[in-house]
Amino acid sequence: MPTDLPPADPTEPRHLRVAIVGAGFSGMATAVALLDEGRDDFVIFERADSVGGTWRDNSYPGCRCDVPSHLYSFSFAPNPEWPETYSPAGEIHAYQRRVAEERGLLAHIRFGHEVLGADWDPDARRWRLETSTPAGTAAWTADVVVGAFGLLAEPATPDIPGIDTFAGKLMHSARWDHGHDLTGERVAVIGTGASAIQFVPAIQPTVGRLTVFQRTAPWVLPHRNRRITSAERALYRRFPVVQRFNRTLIYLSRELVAAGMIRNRGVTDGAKKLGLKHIRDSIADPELRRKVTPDFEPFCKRILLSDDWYTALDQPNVDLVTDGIVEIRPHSVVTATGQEIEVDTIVLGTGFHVTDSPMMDRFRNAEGHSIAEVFRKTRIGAYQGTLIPTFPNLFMIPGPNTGIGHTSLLVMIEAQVGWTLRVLRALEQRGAAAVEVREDVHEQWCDLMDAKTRPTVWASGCSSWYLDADGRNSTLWPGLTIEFLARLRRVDLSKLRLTR
Ligand code: N01
Repeated sequence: MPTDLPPADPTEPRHLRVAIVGAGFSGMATAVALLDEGRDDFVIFERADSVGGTWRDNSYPGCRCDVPSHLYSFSFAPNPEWPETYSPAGEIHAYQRRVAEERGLLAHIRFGHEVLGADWDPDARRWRLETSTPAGTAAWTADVVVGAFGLLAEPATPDIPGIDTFAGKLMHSARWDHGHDLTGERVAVIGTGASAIQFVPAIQPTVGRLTVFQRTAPWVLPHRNRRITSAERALYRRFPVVQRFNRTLIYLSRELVAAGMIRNRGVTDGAKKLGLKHIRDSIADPELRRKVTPDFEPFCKRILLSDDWYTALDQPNVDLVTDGIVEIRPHSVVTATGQEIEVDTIVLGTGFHVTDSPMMDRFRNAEGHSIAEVFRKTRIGAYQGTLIPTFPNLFMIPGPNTGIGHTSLLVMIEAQVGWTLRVLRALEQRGAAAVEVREDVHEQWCDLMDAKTRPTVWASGCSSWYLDADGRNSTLWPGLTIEFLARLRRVDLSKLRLTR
């Protein structure tokens, strides 16, 4: 991966007005908004050597966004050149790099700087941060921190006995080793989520034998991706309003679907029919059809889109194993029925640490408690999806309950960025040094999230990464994004505690 910037200047100031942690979509959106306001007293700490977050990390074969590109891009940086309606990861990463360059973000990014710890200093009313640097470590202070480290940034490795003893190649989908040649190999894939259904069809023709271990059969619907013609691209270039109109149409149609997902059985029943037809159309073998038929409500887990997942599973060099894995040995995977399957490579499509990201242990409040500890005592949540109680001047973007299944996460991110900047302006107008959410407001917010989740399909009984260890939805916004945007349009200072 090319490096965007030389190492940081060791003589630069170590106190920042704003420190942004992460140069993915959220960090970039925050930085652009700050620059648009004429503020350049901020730094973005990025542990990797390029912008992009999840779209930099997920380079596995077949990786592609399942939200249309006209919507899955910044509202302030439309891209008339998208080659396909649903873009591959490489195109999205190239777009991010272009925006970073064109918007002057690169001068603000410190690559190779991972935030190792962040402590709130109540006397100085500022954050004390420690980062790695290409040469060692460095200490910084910042009045405000924007935690833009992402919901899907930390790959999860399953806790399967013996996994550490595996002597072949073991890799996670988000850490794909492109130097490793899978040609002719015996490959095991663990997981059948959004990532696996994309890379399995991509690697199936080259591997020797492919064994896919499925714990839960997902709902998979046909994909509607198509190439965008050069005439369409010329139209978007010439008349940007046409692309904006398209974006609005996509946004509104997805909100309509979400309205159905949340309350209307007709939409879930329709998706069920479509999903079952997709299985019948793609797979002839009745036993395989049975194995891939989901046993939970569509939309309870994220709906997946693919035209080649089922046909890949139906190929002669592929086995779908639904028995649980009990052990991994140096050269094999052992199932609950005692079957031992010899493999050369294991690919983990097992998702991410979402509510238990290691970053939750690195931020500490005035009492020395981490976010994870505070969440254990209260509930996982953040007022307006952004402010965590007892963590002043820390804005999480995206934060708890801002994840989204039906539309573009960028819609949520941009709303949070706008709200964060409004709070900062209010802070400065009042001469306040710190802002935090009141504890009772946090409780009310969590009650609201629980109440809004209760009647939805996400609480219909499946297990998903939307739910935390307590079975609560602390990840997904349990409603229409239009409502979230309306809530974040203004700052209600009565909900916040300002300190001079
Ligand atoms: O991860 P997942 P992902 N033993 O958590 C299984 C986004 N995304 O990386 O369902 C055996 O969805 C687990 O089984 P189960 C998108 O938001 C977007 O695929 O828990 N199996 C499941 O099958 C997505 O939702 C795009 O029973 C184990 C799988 O691993 C999110 O990323 C593309 C296991 C994990 O599925 C995460 O997707 C890719 C174990 N111990 C990703 N542990 C697009 O835009 C877990 N599993 C298209």
